[in-house]
Amino acid sequence: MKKWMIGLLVISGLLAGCNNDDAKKEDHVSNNEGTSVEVKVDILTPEKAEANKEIELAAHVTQGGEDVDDANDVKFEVWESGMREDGQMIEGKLDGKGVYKTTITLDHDGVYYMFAHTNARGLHVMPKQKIIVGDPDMSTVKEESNGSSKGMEKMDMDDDSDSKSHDHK
Ligand SMILES: [Cu+2]
Repeated sequence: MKKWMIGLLVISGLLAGCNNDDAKKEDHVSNNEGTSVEVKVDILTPEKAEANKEIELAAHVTQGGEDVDDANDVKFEVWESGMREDGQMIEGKLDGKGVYKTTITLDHDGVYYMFAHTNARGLHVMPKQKIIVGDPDMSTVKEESNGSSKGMEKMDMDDDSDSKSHDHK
């Protein structure tokens, strides 16, 4: 019984050793054996802004630590808290080094939210950020409905690209 377990440990130790070597060798080649490397989207938009001034909407897209300059699209959806139906969807343009940008001007103080809908390398990633514009009267700010879109933050488009993805208008 114990011998058997020790044998197993030795074998797995050897296997781990092999895997380490493999990993080192393949470090330079971006190996993609069925499992896609996670696409990361970091929002660069400030969390505080002013009304009637251009606000830069920006997101940095990376995969395995490398800039992604070939994203299919990066769309910034911005809406005032509790009024997502009245929001805007603006397509970001590649600014270089994996950064996609656009601008928006919001004409009144409020609590806003932004999604950076990103389609890249067969994945859909959509981080969310709160943007506080000016000095909103918090007593009049509508609660953001925290509903159905949970769990849609990341979707693999490989299995069903059209019907599963949510509505981007
Ligand atoms: Cu999305």
